[in-house]
Amino acid sequence: MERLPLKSVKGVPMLKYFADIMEEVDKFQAHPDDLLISTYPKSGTTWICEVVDMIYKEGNVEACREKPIYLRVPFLERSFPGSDAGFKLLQKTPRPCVIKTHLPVQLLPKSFWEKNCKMIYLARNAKDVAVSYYFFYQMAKVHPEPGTWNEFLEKFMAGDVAFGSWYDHVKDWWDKREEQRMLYLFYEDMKEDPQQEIQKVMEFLERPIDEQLVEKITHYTSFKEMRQNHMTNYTCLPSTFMDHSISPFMRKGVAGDWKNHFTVAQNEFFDADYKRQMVGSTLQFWMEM
Ligand code: PPS
Repeated sequence: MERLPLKSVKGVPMLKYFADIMEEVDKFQAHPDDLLISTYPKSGTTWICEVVDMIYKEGNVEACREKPIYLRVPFLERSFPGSDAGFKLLQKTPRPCVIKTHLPVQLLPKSFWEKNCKMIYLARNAKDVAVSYYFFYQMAKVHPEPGTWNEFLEKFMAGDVAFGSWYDHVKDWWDKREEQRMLYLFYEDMKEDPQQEIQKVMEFLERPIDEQLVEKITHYTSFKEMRQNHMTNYTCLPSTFMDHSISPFMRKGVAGDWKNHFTVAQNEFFDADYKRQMVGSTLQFWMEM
């Protein structure tokens, strides 16, 4: 896997292979009952995808273990040489279905808005996302070289990473939540009270709330379980693509790990810039638990 430079799509830096198919992705036709799961990278996408798939499959663990998560919840804009692009995989998938995306609001195919699809957006605090993304850049070799942690952090703050600015992503999706059938969730809330957040998802999906099912899903979607489950931990992919010996995909799964990586100076600089970039937004994040 070659580490290629990012390529801009309407001003948003993207992985080159993804950028190359965006014209086709833009024409994608959503089904009105498709469910879209949208996140900025490293915000807990795999976690919420597994939660939703378990809800759809009514807690049937065997059914959830038939295929890796990226085949059960196709990734719309995904594209790598030698495998089906996400939108092509969706052409072969029975619809309606659950679809993953990391696209910012302005790049999402119009069809999702026109068909009024239900959407779940999961957001995670910027500092933990930056740290998680730094380790992911190292192990997922389709990304450009991340450089040092300090260099990467500066790129992250400038939005010069794959899928662009975290700040714009979380704010723009937040602003869409009232005009769309959208459930906007937070990673930190899922860590704090997974049962409560899973129930919210079930209500949003109009599923009956069954306490035993909620407990079962909470158990099987815990970090501990998902880390050792080959259908969720991305170890089914070749190591040329994701090298878990550099950093496992299921790395730490906590809120507040940023404290182990930010220096005091980086933290002060980040906080001042954060205020500037988030000014005017009502979005609030827990930076630690
Ligand atoms: S990706 O590549 O963008 O789709 O990655 P994504 O799944 O969004 O994010 C990966 C981070 O989420 C953590 N993770 C979890 N945390 C808690 N509980 C569960 N079940 C869980 N599953 C995944 C994963 O460990 C990555 O975070 P870090 O901080 O790197 O550990």
